[in-house]
Amino acid sequence: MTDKNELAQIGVVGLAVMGSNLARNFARNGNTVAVYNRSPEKTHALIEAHGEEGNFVPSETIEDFVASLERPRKAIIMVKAGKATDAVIDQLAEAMDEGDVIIDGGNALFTDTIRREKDVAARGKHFVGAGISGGEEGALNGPAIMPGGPKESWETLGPILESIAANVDGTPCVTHIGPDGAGHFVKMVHNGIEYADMQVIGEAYQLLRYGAGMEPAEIAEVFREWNSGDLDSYLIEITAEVLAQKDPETGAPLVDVIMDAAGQKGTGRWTAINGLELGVPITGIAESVFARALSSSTAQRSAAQEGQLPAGTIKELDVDKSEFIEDVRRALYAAKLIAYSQGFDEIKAGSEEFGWDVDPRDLATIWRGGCIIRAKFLDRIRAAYDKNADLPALILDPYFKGELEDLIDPWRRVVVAATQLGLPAPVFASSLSYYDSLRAERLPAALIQGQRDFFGAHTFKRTDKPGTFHIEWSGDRSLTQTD
Ligand code: NBP
Repeated sequence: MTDKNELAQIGVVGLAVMGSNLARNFARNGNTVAVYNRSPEKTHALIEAHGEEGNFVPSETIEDFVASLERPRKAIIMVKAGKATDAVIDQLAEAMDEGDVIIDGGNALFTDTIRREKDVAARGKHFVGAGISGGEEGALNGPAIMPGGPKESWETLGPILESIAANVDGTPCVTHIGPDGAGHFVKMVHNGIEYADMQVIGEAYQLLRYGAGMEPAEIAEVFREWNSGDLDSYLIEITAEVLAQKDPETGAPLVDVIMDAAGQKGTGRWTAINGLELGVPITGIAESVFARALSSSTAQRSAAQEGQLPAGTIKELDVDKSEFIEDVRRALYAAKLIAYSQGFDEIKAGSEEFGWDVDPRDLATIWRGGCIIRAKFLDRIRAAYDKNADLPALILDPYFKGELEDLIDPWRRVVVAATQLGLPAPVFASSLSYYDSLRAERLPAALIQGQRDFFGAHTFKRTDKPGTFHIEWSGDRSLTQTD
């Protein structure tokens, strides 16, 4: 139903896949929704195909669109991230009044959101950068939403977003995350964790396929079974579906006809870059980004495959297949746990750096539904932060420490097996190194500090007394205290 005279509670600008699905979600949930797209064809198409799903108020100009909104006006931008978003923000800020709220629901880089929030606030309007997860399906049926921006805008925006978000046990998968860029920051890290989660699933598949010699359909059954236990999650569920799928053209397993070159849209890379900038070791996420980059290095890979690189001695799998499957399950669980623990570390560091005061419990709550990394496991993460919101690391929670007791030996065996089989398992292996580094009483960083002092007089701290020291390396090698 469309009514040009009715004022809308919310508006959506940008009616490609995400925007039109989000607009339909608003309308289906009882909101009158104003819709506008730069080229009017998309607006017409939406109304024609779905106008009966609820109350839509279509406009062909941004001025009419703004005039069709009830005050304080609230408009969500769902256009291509980058310059297009800036252009639409400018048009809306121009046409709107003081106190109106502009929401960017695209995948913006959080530093852009910080900048935009400042600019829009200077023009007397509110700006909310909201991370929206769940893809097209989530936008239509209930995404997880991570809005940042000023707390006041949450007062008016909250109930509308709650009406369309996914819902788990009566709790909507949306909450105010923190000021300015906080929402887009946590969405970025969510996507980074998603990269790592997908990669560890991929590594498990690779080991079962080429280590244990299993067929995709058989592995699909293994993933189905895993989905009823600790690993119960959307990503494990869809992995079973993909592995069971046959290519409609050839009848071969679909996974065998898909090119093994994975793309990366940017958020995973941003998470890795930000981890480096903040000095947070998000090794699982970074390795996942590198693994995708390596998969797409087709020229190098084909040169290396032509027998150019020695493989060394490759061993056959020498353990019982069912034992190996269970070991791989546990290694997958362990590496996934590390990825989440590292992701939450990055969020904590970002929150401190930018003064956002992000509560990790909120994220473990809203990520339980709607988003790509939704998993049963998030209930455990929520319980961990409920017990201690200042956990030094997620893996130090008593429940997860207990889990790691059961996971550590299988995890080590799988990394050894992958090495002997000559199969890549970059996140399984690097996560184990990270874990052993955290546990280690002494790290080679002592030697590195010695090297740095040798070539650059960078000085070092001592274990036995306070102060900063230097050795006169090119002189008499005496010790001097520099402060
Ligand atoms: P796209 O990212 O493909 O963007 C297309 C939309 O942007 C169209 O409505 C287009 O209008 C509009 N647009 C462009 Br391009 N330049 C514009 C400009 N200068 N002024 C006004 N409008 C402009 O759409 P999408 O895939 O629906 O994604 C929307 C946002 O949601 C993106 O930021 C994306 O990163 C994010 N996101 C997407 C997903 C997903 O699964 N696809 C998931 C989560 C978040 P036109 O019709 O006139 O060309």
